[in-house]
Amino acid sequence: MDGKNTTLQPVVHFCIILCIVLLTSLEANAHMWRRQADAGPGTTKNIAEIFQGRCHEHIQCLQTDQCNRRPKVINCTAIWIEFLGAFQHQNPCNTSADVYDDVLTMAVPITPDDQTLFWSGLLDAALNVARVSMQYRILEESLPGYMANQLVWCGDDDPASVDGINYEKCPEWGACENETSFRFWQAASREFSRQATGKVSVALNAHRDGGAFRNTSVFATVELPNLNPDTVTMVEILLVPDITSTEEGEKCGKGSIKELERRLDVAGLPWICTYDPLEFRYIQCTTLENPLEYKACRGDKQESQRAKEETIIVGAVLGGVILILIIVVAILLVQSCKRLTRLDDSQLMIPT
Ligand code: NFD
Repeated sequence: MDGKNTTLQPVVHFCIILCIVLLTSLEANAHMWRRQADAGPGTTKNIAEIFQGRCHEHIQCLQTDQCNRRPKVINCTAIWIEFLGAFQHQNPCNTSADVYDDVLTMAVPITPDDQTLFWSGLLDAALNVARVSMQYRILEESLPGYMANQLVWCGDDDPASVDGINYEKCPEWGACENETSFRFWQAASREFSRQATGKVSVALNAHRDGGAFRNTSVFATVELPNLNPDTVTMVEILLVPDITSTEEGEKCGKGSIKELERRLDVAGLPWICTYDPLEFRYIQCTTLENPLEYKACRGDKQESQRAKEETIIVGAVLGGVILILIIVVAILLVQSCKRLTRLDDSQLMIPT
C-alpha cells in the first residue's frame, strides 16, 4: 500500500502543478483584454434607465411599428435585474453560454409569420428597411434586441468596485471568446431564429470582404442552425450590393453564397436568392447626399423620363433647323420669283 502511494505521489504532484498552470493561464487570458490598448468604451452611462425605458416604450408600442402586442405581462424592472445579474461583479471574458437564458425567457423575441429578417454585414440598412417596411422584422425591433441595441455593458470583478459595473472600458467585440455582450447576442439570436415561421429572409452585404456569407458570423453559427425546417417554409437570400461601388460584388450561386445555398439544401430549407433587392437599394439612396448621381437611385421611371426629355430636346432642335431651312428656301424662292417677274416686265416694255 505504502509502495503504491510513493509511486503515485509524483503523478499527483504533476497533476496539481498542471492544474495550477492551466488555471493561471486561463485567468490571465480572461484579463488579457484589460491590457489591450484598443479595449472598447465602457458601459453606456445610465444603462439601467435606458434599458428599462426602452422596455416600457416597446411594450406600450410607442414606436408603433416596432412592437408586438403581447398576451404575457412584461415586468421591465424584473428583466433589468436579471440582465444586470448576468454580468455585474463578473469578469466580462468569463461568461457562460447560458447566463442570459432567463432574460430571454422573460423577454422573448417575437416576429409575425413570414416577416423575420436576419442580416449580416449591414445592420444600418437592415434596421432602416425593417423600420419603414411592413414586410420585415429584425431582432433589434423585438423586445430583447430593442432594449440592448447599440448598448455597451460589462462587469467589473475588482472587489473594490462598488456596483460591479465597468464604466471605463469593456472588451472589444471579438477580443475574447466568452465575452458578455457577445453571449447576450448569441442567446437572443438563437431565440429569434427558433421562433421564426413561414418565409424568413437574410440580407447579406454583397461587397463584404471575404464574402457575403461569413462562416464565423452569428447568422452562420447561431441563426442558421436554429431555423426549424418544419416551421420555416422558405429562406429568401437578399444580396445587397453597395450602390456607390463600381463593382457588382458577389452574386447568387457564386462564391460564399454558393456555400450558403449548399448549407440550406443540407438543412432541408427551400431558398430563393435575389441580387439587389429594391427596398435595400432605395434605402441606401435615401442616405446619400446626391442620390441622383447614382444610376441605381434614378430608377427605371426616371431613366425613361430622362430619355423622353432628351428625345423632345433633340426633336425640338431638329424641328427648328428644318423650319429655318424652309423659311430660307421660301424667301429665296420669293426673291427669285420677284426677279423673274421684274425681268418679264422689262421685256414687255417695248420702246415706242
Ligand atoms: P455581423 P452577424 N467589432 O455584421 N446580432 O451575422 C465590433 F465593434 O458580422 C445582432 O455576426 O453579423 N463589433 C447584433 C462587431 C449583434 C464586430 C450580433 C467587430 N469586429 C448578432 N463584428 C447587434 N444588434 O448588435 C461584429 N460586430 C457587431 C444578430 C456589430 O454590432 C442579428 O439578429 C455588428 O453590427 C443578425 O441577424 C454585429 O456584431 C445577426 O445576429 C453583427 O455582426 C448578425 O450577426
